Amino acid sequence: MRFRGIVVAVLLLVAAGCGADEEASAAGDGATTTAPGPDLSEVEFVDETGAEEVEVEARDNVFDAEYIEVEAGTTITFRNDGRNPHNVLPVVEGEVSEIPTEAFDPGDEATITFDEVGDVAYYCSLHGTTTKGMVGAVRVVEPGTGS
Ligand SMILES: [Cu+2]
Repeated sequence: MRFRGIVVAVLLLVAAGCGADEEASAAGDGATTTAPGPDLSEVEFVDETGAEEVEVEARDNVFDAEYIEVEAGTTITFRNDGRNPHNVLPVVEGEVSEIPTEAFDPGDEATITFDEVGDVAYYCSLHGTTTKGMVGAVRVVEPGTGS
């Protein structure tokens, strides 16, 4: 239930931020708006740095937690707790390994290791696009520098 409040807050922030983004694009700076995937500028990441086991649930049709922060080298277990098949695809193809639909039926678990520092956005192509719907992101930080 705690996450529902965060999601609502994020949606409000995204809505409020639209005007500013358009102005930035029009001004041609382009530096902050070109990353593929969902807009992560106003997102609150759940801090999982230092956790021994990190899990993300895929439900119908949302990832929970949608946005998490981990240390480089962390292996995240994705578990399908929904009643439908899902998949986990990096927005930037090849950035991390993917979990195909065939390997992610209800009850299935699969892992992805995040070795490179940076933001990795992912989505389920059955219930989302690279920017909307069933999307999530992992913020990967240097070990020992978590927020
Ligand atoms: Cu899905």
